[in-house]
Amino acid sequence: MWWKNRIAYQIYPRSFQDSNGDGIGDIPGIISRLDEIKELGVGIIWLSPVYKSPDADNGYDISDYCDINSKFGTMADMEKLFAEAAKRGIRIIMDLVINHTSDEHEWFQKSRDPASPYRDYYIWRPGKNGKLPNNWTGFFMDKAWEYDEKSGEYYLRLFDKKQPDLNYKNPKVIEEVKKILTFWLEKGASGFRCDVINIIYKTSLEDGKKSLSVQGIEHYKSQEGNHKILRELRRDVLDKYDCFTVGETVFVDLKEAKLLSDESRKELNMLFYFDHLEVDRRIAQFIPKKFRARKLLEVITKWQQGLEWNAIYFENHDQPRIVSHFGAAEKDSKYWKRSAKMLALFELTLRGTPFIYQGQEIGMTNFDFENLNELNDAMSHGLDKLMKKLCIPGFLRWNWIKASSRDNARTPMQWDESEYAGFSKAKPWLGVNGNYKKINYASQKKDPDSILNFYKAMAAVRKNSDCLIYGEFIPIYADNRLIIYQRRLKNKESQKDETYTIALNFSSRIVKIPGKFLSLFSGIPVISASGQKEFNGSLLPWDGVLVSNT
Ligand code: TEU
Ligand code: CA
Repeated sequence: MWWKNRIAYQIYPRSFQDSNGDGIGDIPGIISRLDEIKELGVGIIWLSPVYKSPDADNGYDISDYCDINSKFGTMADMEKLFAEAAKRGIRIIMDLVINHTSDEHEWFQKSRDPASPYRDYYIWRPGKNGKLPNNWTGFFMDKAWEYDEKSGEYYLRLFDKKQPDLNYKNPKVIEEVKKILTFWLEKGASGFRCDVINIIYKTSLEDGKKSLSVQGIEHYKSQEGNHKILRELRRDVLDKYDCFTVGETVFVDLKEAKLLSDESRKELNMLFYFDHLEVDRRIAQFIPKKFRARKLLEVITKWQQGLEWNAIYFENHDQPRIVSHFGAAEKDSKYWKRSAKMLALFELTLRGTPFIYQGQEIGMTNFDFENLNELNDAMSHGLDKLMKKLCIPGFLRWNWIKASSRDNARTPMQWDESEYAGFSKAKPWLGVNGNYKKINYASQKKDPDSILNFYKAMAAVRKNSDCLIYGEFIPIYADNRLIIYQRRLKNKESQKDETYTIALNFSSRIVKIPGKFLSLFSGIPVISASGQKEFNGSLLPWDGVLVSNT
């Protein structure tokens, strides 16, 4: 299966490469960097939305699914991107955002008229006793309903007020989605990353249980109606093409995830869950708590063993940078580089399809903005408002926003040390991180000891090992700092097992491998984050090693 043995790379077009000097990344910019992506060892690109959009949520609010945002280029540019990627053996998956459209989408504009055949494309309700139709709250820490003067009713919107939710009880909406899928598959797409795909079907609009998080979610998360739609899209469209889907499934637990992605059910091919990135967070991703490596191994093991196939990711356009989150960039910056390599070794020795997010391969860090005005992320602004209401003091609000803001991942890609980091000739739409002279692609390309070259080396190791791609995941040991696990694959012909052992140090101390596991490390390290060639039973600070036991 090509989508199992390739590494994927996520591009957030707005921040990847600007080609025409307007400070916004674009499709010709992506085309100009395909060789760099290829060199990394990548075989799939996930492209965040490039569709026509008023950009209330950076393109996740689509006003025409079959047209390109003029900021990013034209349909001809997009066709060229498919062709140029194909020449390099790279397949592209599109971002499918179908829980909601933009309020500027033609369907919604027509829907505002109660007599229109489009009325039922969205979820309209009158208020209840002069109040909102129910007590739900949305994902941007806000109410979930918006009043429309023209209609005299409220529409449901779980995200921004410019992102009205579609009504999946209406079979016409599902037919429209099939047309969109077909349109892009015919153009050359090889699949879809499906935005918030486990919440599209709203079973009821009853009041939700009181909650500090997303109130009302029990009425629409991973519902039977949702499963049915996924099977229908698979049967009627997706199965006719050589393509795959990866669902973004919010607040998903393992049981739901299995129902959504077990192959026999013919729904999604794999999915993004959030558990592993929340081991040091409370209330989803917002409030920090102490990191413990033991907890991380526990969560990773649960998902690695629990699902038939995993989508593996440590970063995306909604998450802080991994080297700032689990790595040393903020805790002990002298180990920034080694910890980034250790995390690369970690991600690329897990079972599943790995997704690398732009900039991760050079160890880009969280932003260095100093106040809320420098931020663009609607979610950070929503969080600040909510925390203000709860009388949380300013310094705490800012600390939590800094740790969680989606803009951490959205600052422009750092290509070289010229002004604006080689991303653009003009002032970019979002500030460039001040560390771009130290952290950039061009300098790492030349440096054999760089994070970039470590990613390339790891990608090559993985590519040549069925064991690292498909092998069983076996947890061995963990404490507050150290994680040890193995990957094992039975070789059907020789009846011999192929085994690798991996150890990771999440601290600035030297850690000793406990005596009873030392024998697992007697082989020669295939690769280590510190570059150390011999392994003497201790891991250097923030080091990671991969040993072959075969
Ligand atoms: O994200 C879903 C979403 O709600 C995330 O912001 C999520 O709440 C958070 O990461 C949980 O930890 C998707 C897109 O990835 C995001 O960019 C969009 O804003 C959102 O859907 C709406 O389309
Ligand atoms: Ca541009």
